[in-house]
Amino acid sequence: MFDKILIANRGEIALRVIRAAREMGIASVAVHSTADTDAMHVRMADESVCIGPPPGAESYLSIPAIIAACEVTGAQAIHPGYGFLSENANFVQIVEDHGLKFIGPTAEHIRIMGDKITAKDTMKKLGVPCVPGSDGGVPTLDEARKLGDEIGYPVIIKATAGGGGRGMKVAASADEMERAFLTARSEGKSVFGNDEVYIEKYLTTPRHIEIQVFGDGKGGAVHLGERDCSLQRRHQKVFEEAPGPCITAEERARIGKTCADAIANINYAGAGTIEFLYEDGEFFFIEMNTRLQVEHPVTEAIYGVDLVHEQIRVAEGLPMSFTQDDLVINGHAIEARINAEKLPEFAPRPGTISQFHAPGGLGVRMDSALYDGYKIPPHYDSLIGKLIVHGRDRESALSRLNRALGELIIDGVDTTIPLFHALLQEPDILSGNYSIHWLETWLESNPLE
Ligand code: MV4
Repeated sequence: MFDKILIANRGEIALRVIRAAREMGIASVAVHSTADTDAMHVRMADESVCIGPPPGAESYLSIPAIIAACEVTGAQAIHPGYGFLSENANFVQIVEDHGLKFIGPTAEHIRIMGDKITAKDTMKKLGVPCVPGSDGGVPTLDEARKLGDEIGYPVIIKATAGGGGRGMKVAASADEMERAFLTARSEGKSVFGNDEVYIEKYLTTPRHIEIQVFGDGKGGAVHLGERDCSLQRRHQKVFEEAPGPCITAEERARIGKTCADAIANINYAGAGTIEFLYEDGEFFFIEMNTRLQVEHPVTEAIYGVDLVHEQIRVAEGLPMSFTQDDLVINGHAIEARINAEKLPEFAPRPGTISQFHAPGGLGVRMDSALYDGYKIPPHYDSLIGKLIVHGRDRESALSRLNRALGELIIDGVDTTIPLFHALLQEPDILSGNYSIHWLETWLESNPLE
């Protein structure tokens, strides 16, 4: 059992992990850059270590500094949060070489899922339904053209090392293939240092449905249903909900079991998310994330579990504290991501928080590292809070979100809060009728202040 863990992250997710550790009787070590000396995660942790200057590359991404912080504090394990080093297989290897425990999957699993062609090939062999497309990489334009004709246009060309929507190009017809293929390849090369690409049928109006899975690393695994994360702008999620408004209990049980069996088969350890595009009642695997996700609280709300607690248990070699049969959905949850951004451009706006008041009451959770007088540094992500509401059904969760947004006060900086007030007036949002393109289309005709 761990006595002390180090959290290699900042902001709300660092608080999230410190809270779980404290409830388990485990001491926490915060690390921070010189820009974060006054950050809430530093205050809330039992100990803290300054690991470098403000840029992430010199602090939260500095592997030697983080390993050294473990050594000086005696922390036995590292929780990576999300982003930063959370999906860095090389980091996991180094952590283990130093006799420390990484709270997450193995370096091998992270490496497999980090290469999109290998991930898809692995999932396909494990019986997970995938988007129709090339069998592995497509090395030449000639082969790309041949495949385009076989699969049928539109197709999408994706860089195997891609992510966050980079290195991805749609070819609507055969005459667009050359440009799409060459652009995806050169973007893969320049952004990720890997020019290998693959081809898929392009789904025009899917929803983004992701399945939360959890493995014990010893062949045991469960699923915790889906989240609908279709509401996004430029590959940044804005609003997530669970369960998915269009997914039936039968569909959930079926795709959930497929995913749980797949990760059980490879002895996957800890939290994972299997991403699908969902169109016309069918699931198509696209990617797997080998970390705890930003939106995990909506799953926690409806299943009544603490996913970070489970991550720590599994890292300690303990079994998960629930079985698949224990996991029963209760109600509906929605998360609104609050960013320090100016609308309508979503331009990052760091600054000083003159007043912060978190909403409360039944079914309301606010995960945020803000406090009165806090200065948001300009060096990091603009996410400053997550408002998660839970109700007995979707309608009551939506009313609760509206009520909680009304109580939330964040003064001193521009935020994305007005977007949520506007979205809650939209019939498509109220009915759950939206695809991955809904928000960007809506923003074109709804100029926000
Ligand atoms: C697709 C697709 C349509 N068809 N693949 C975008 C990021 C990466 N994770 C996968 N992405 C997509 N892959 C096929 N075969 C459409 C997208 C996509 C998307 C996916 C999920 C959430 C938002 C999106 C926004 C634009 C495009």
